[in-house]
Amino acid sequence: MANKNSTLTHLLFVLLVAVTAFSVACGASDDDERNNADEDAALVSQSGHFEAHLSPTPASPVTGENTLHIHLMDPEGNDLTGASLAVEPWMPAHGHGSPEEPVVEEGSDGMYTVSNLVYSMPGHWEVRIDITHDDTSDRIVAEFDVQ
Ligand SMILES: [Cu+2]
Repeated sequence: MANKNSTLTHLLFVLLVAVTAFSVACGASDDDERNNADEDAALVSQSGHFEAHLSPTPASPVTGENTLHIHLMDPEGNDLTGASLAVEPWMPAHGHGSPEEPVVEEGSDGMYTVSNLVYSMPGHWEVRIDITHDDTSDRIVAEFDVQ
């Protein structure tokens, strides 16, 4: 009997830890969304390998053609040069992307310019940025409310 009780207690504890961990993860993603609205905050990639400052042009993205300037860094804030970026605009509510293929060009000092970034309609869009540097790949997801 004591054994069963302690097993049950253990299970409840595991469950509680799992629920707590899930809440913390949700909290972190809320923080990310807040960060996305703040142009000065660095976005962190999903596995923590890269960070980026994003600067859209126009500053409030619009339906049609936009440009996105990305300052890519390692977690210590050093410029990350020589990375390859694949950029995909995505509208989660409708499950569709962009009719156009974004073009990525690397500048100096860890700056990358994404042109031909086309949002086909107003609303909430993700910009999924898949980054590969040396043998490390990771994804940054930025979110924009497109006018
Ligand atoms: Cu849509």
